[in-house]
Amino acid sequence: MEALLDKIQVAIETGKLEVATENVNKALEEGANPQVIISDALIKGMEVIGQRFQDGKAFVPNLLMSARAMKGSLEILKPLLSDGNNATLGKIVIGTVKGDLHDIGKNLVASMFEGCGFEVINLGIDVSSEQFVKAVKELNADIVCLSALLTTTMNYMAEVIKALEDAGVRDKVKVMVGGAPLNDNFARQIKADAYTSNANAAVQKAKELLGM
Ligand code: B12
Repeated sequence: MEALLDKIQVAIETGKLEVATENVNKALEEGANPQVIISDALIKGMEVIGQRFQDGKAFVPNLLMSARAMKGSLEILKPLLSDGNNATLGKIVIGTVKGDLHDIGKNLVASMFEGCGFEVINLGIDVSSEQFVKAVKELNADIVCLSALLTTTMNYMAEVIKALEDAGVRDKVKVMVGGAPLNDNFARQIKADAYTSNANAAVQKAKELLGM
């Protein structure tokens, strides 16, 4: 099983969709736990390519290919996760804020949450404050996660928080923010409940926020 998980991780790192999905199916046939495939192969693979990218050893097309391989693999695993596993840790609404089209990191965070047992409603990219408020209200979300990769769009996060206040739901939902240009200081300034710099820490923080 270790060998199969390694193969999947390398397929994610190198952006090979077919190799990844083929080996995910093999691992499932051999009785692997879907959650383990996600945490021990898919997420590890994305972490490796993300680090290579940060070190200047991989480039945007590599990231996109890896994200595609990750997405394809997750499509196989997701239905298996919800089966008989209805008790979730909490409900998380996540989206990239208005004007911003970057979604690789946000999707990574969403997958990590899902893999760790949260129910995730992914609103996608270019999400307006109205859409965030509507989703939080209708779905009765525990946490709303805002992502931004541009210095121009990160300020929109303050507008989303203001809209949650205006709608009277700010005290019912925790707000987490993230994205490369953000930091703790910025999160405090806009009165978010938490900021983390990566997907792993995001899961820990979310559990903390919900008192777990
Ligand atoms: C890939 C990429 C793109 C792709 C996006 C594809 C996609 N589907 O996402 C494309 C090519 C489309 C693109 C377009 C643009 N991009 Co671009 N892009 C990048 C790049 C190279 C990588 C981003 C990425 O995916 N990183 C890998 C992921 C895994 O990391 P991450 O996103 O940071 O996410 C992690 C954490 O931040 C955190 N996180 C993220 N979100 C959240 C949310 C929460 C709640 C939490 C807790 C944590 C969290 O966890 C994630 C996983 O660990 C960055 C460079 C960089 N160093 O960031 C530039 C970058 C962000 N882009 C930039 C620019 C300028 C643009 C464009 C304006 C370019 C142009 N002139 O057209 C457009 C803007 C389009 C738009 N309106 O959004 C600039 C931004 C500069 C600035 N100061 O604002 C950067 C920094 C490049 C640069 N050095 O100039 N881009």
